[in-house]
Amino acid sequence: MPALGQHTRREILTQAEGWAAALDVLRAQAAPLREFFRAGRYQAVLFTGCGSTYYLALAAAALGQELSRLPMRGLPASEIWLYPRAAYAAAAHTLLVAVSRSGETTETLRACEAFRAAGGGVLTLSCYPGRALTGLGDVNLVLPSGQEESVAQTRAFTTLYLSAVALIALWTEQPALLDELHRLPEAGRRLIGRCGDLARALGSAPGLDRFYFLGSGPRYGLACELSLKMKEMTLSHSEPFHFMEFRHGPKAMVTSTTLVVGLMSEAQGEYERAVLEEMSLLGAQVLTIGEQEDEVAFDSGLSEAARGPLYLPAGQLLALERACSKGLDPDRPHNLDAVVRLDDRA
Ligand code: F1P
Repeated sequence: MPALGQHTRREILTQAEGWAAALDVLRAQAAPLREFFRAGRYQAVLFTGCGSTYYLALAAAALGQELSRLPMRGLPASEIWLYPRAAYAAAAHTLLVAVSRSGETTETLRACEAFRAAGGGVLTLSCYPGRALTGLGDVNLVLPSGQEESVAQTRAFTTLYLSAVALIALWTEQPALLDELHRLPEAGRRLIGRCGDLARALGSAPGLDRFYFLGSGPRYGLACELSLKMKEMTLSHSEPFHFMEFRHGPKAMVTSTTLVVGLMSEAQGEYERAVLEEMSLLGAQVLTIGEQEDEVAFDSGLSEAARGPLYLPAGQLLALERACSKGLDPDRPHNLDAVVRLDDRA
């Protein structure tokens, strides 16, 4: 009988290698990618995907807008496909960055087709060559190191997210950020090697039955992704919130069986820690993930903009260990398939 979650565990533990390989792909194509964006005279960027890759879109758009003068937004692919007028004001001089591990998700394919038909530019990011998505972009980037056996995305998410951050650094002329990203794989290997014990202890803690992941700015999309991992792998009640939003009602759910996970920033850490202290007084257990002074501390020496992928491994391992302690197999999540294909042209 194979161990529960063996594929998922391997993919989480090896994701830093995926990051290094992805950065090699981006570095090899840096000049044409920079020229593509300049020549397109893009004045706005839309990021899109489904499920995990939609949450990636939220995180990438918030970071990209924070770092540049350009308006950037993250939306589910189904919104761009089915509600275009609500999704964007004009496609001209707007670039759609469509992200998909499989390159086969129907909604993402339809969003690309519809956006191109509306006159927008399209760049695709995926993990498998020769899939439908790789034929729909003006530029199609494939990151094979994000490929996975398991259904719930882990290595794929962080590899694709890091690639999106590298594109943002290229397009918004942030050479220092691009250089920093090359230090992430080593920081990731060190971090992953340190957080196993904590994930096992917390993952097997019997008294927890609800999980809240708090993140703001570029970290909100990452909080959404960790909340999805907890749902997909462990079938537990889990929700993401912007830090300050948690006080405005959701904190009613806090009990002694609650774990609140904070994805900490440096810039606004004071406000974020105040929220966590309040929830601790209400009886919640709290786990902080951040650069320093946190239960899960990166100690990366990297700038806030470069740290994004480091927020994921501890939360991924927490979900994996909780699933295994509940006798669930994260490699085969309840009700889920690795790709959602719609027969939308019936
Ligand atoms: C998108 C997705 C995943 C989700 C599940 C079903 O896949 O929604 O995010 O976790 O695996 O598919 P993709 O378009 O990124 O391949």
